[in-house]
Amino acid sequence: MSVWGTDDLHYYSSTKKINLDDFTLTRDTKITVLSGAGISAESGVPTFRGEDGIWKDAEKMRLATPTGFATHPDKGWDFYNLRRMNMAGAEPNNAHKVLAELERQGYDVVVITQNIDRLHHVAGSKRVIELHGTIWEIKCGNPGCSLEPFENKDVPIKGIPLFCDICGTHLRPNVVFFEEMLDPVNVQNAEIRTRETDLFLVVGTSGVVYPAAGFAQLASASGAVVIEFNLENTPLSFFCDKSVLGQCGMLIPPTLNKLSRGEFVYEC
Ligand code: BV8
Repeated sequence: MSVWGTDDLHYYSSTKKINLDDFTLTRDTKITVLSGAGISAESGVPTFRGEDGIWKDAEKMRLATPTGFATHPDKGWDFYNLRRMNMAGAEPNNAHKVLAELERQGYDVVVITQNIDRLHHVAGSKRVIELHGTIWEIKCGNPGCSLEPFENKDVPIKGIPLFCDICGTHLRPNVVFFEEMLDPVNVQNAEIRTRETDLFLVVGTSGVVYPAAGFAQLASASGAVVIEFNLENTPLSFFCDKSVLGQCGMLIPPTLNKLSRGEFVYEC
């Protein structure tokens, strides 16, 4: 035994990669999807870290923090108005639609999304955990205020910056900024679901934002078959049984059809 007593630890190894031919998707299969900005790319919604990624402008990333937004709510709202305009005309693509169809056909599927565009809901998915909130709701910037978050679909929002009628604090998008805790109910639900998942799909995420990215690792450690859909390998590829590289809207439907041995069919 080594000095650290590590001989008895079962380190993860890449040999865990199972052969997908040995896996059959049935209506008893618990399917969970972790989606990121890449699932909405084919709908025309810009991603964060690609060539023309939103976060390339560090100023914008600073506005997506509590301090940044509170210091410059006017610039913050300019940024989120731009995001609202990007998302307003977007329609769900086949990647969103095939997951909604899976649910409609009675498969046990839950979507854990990092996205704030609600395209999963528009596509018809009902079982969605929005880890990072939604751009289509507004809330008070004062966590102790009694104002409930409320829906606002204006594009753009006028009269910015906005202030709370109850406490006078600036109003902000109902999203989770960097350095902010996620809603513990969402985290707990996502964790419990991930632990009981049989098939975990990691779709369109660079896998760098935590705790969201951690659910792919947890799925692998919990014994799920993990399949990644991305244009390229990511830090999460190590935890995946397979990485399907290409446009997810094109590749998810045939992959699900193959895994279900032809049972699940989605016409693009
Ligand atoms: C937290 C909402 C505890 C807002 C977002 C130092 C200081 C403070 C915190 C940290 C720190 N270091 C680390 C942290 C933790 C931090 C973090 O992870 N930072 C990263 C950047 C290192 N996390 C947090 O702060 C979280 N809270 O930890 O609380 C705490 C409390 C106090 C202090 C410390 C910690 C909160 C994270 C949530 C942040 N909010 N969004 C908004 O959207 O405006 S995150 C933002 O990134 C989006 O939600 C986005 O979804 C998410 C992740 O990005 P992706 O979705 O993966 O998008 P990306 O562009 O990166 O990748 C797209 C992928 O798709 C690419 O791989 C591309 O190849 C692929 N793709 C493109 N097209 C296609 C495709 N794939 C397939 N088909 C295609 N067609």
